[in-house]
Amino acid sequence: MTAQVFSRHIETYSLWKAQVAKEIRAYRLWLRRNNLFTPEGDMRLYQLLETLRSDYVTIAFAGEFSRGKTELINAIFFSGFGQRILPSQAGRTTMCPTELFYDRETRTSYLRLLPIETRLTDIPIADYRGMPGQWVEIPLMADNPSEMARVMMSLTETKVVPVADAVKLGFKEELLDESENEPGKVEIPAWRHALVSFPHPLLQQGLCILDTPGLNALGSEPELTLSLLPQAQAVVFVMAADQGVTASDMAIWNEHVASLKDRPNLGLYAVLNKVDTLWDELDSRKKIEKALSRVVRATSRQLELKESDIVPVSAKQGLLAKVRDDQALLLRSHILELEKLLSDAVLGYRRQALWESVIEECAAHVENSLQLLNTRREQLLSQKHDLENLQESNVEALTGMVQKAQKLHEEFKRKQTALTPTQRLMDRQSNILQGIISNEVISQLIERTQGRLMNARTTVGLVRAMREFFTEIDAIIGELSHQADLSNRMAESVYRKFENEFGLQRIEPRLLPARGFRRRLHEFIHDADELSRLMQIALNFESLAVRRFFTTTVAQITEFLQAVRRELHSWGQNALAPLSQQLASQKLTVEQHLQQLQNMQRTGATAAGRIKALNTLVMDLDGEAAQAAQMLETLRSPPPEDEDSNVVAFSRAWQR
Ligand SMILES: Nc1nc2c(ncn2[C@@H]2O[C@H](COP(=O)(O)OP(=O)(O)OP(=O)(O)O)[C@@H](O)[C@H]2O)c(=O)[nH]1
Ligand SMILES: [Mg+2]
Repeated sequence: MTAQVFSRHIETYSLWKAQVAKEIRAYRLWLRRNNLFTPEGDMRLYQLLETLRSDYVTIAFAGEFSRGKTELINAIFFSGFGQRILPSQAGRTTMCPTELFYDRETRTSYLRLLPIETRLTDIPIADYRGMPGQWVEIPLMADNPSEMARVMMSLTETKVVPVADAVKLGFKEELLDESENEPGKVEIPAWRHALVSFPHPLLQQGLCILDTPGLNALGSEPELTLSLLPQAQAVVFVMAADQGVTASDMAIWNEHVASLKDRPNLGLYAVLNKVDTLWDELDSRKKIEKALSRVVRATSRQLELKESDIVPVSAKQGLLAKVRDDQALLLRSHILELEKLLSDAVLGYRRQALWESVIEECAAHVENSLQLLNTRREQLLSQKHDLENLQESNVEALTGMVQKAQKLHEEFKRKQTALTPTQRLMDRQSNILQGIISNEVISQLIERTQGRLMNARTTVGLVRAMREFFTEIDAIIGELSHQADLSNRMAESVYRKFENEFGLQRIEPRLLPARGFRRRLHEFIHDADELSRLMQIALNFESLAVRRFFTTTVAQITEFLQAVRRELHSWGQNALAPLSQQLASQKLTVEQHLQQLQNMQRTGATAAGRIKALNTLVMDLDGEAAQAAQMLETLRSPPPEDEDSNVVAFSRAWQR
């Protein structure tokens, strides 16, 4: 059925993820079976599985007040309820950013509301997520649509406060409505943020939807612009077709959305909603379509966005058509075109991100193991060859072979010992790397900046203090990148040394993404810097707003650095793993052979039995290698929907 575009795509995506997870789990068992298990390697594979498991796909809706963002969400995702679930009727303004998802930890349905007064603290929303006690929680009954819709009305709640209090909370006075009943007071949103969890099939499969209010919410919640929007896989900017791009649309676009255009792994789309207001009984459809393409062209020019990324739709008629199962109206609403564009984009980008963060590394791991098996195979064949040359009950020759195996065994032991100081060197290097961005260094920097912010007397001074913070953090990451480069070269030379001196197979070490660290930070600094500039222009840079902006920025950077530290730690632990694994594997094969030869010496058995056993071993090994090759192929095969996806060329992931 056409109305199932999203569900179908999400389902295919989930199946693909399940398949990848299954392969990784099978590979973990395979490693144990083939004596290639190491605790660090296994831990890493477990972490990659967790990354897959905790994967969310996010679509965010942004735009000016009353353009139909919420109606669009109702139409695309929740028409199955047969009624509006989120409040999008006339006069029902979404008052706070709302995230809809399924809470997989608690597996419960709820609406959680964060009181607006929490803006007076310095705590960013991200930290409040971990403090359920700070939210007002209302249970949801997912099987009762009208009850759900009633509870969701809380998203539109406002409260009346004195102007001074509203300003303290970060609102701009000129944008607030005066209270009808209490002159001198103004109306502000009651809530700062909302989290909605319920077991809708799409949400259960990891979809997360972010609805944002128009009305200057983006301006007063820096976290939205700095973190929530950039983390989405698709951002939909909603405007009204009958108005085109208005000045206030343009302001929101420039300040909060346009910078997302160049983000890797994020699709940015514009929607011209309410096309039904242009439907006119007297005008022919052709004429209306023509008028629409003119609006699309003009929008494309103004937003500097491709025409194919701009979709005219009617959310209202789309919802109606789905609820009434009216196919003609559904087509006319163009809602399915938007659904197709969005589902292709989000899933394509998300897959690519998973490819980079999980699959590439896993595949490299499997390839390494295959090489190890190959070496093992050669060892077994050479053992067999030696035995075949052994004359019947030739005691002397057997003694010679035992001695050879013993020597080889000693040699591997020595090589393994030689790895210990090298591991120490890598540990030291990993500590140096982690030290560059240690908690201590960063806390001191934050404290220094806080002092500068306190002492700044003017807006310009405040912005300068923020800039200095960015410069210093950039210098720190610059040093980190430099050291990461050195570490990579060190790892490479260790690998070449072992390859040359110990005759190990050529393996490429896992390298640190030295330049990637800097790129990720630059993206963030660019957004934050741009935002601070715009805040300055908007003269909204009062000290509280600056403090909140700063704490959000700090929270983001801290989170980024924590992730980098984890990456560095894992690198330090795993950098030499392929080498030690190769030595351990070869040593084990020699050890087993030695035991068998000594057995033969003791029992006077002929070589024939051992040759037969070796043949079986080689055959088993070939079977195991075939399995690993199959895993590799499954891991790397593109998901089924990919062929018709016009958004992301999967092969691009290879070029990074
Ligand atoms: N004619 C028409 N009206 C629409 C359409 N989509 C939404 N509306 C109306 O526009 C108004 C605003 O819709 P919402 O979905 O609440 O808009 P929003 O962008 O979420 O607005 P805020 O939450 O205030 O930022 C409501 O009265 C809707 O009924 C549409 O496709 N056609
Ligand atoms: Mg809304």
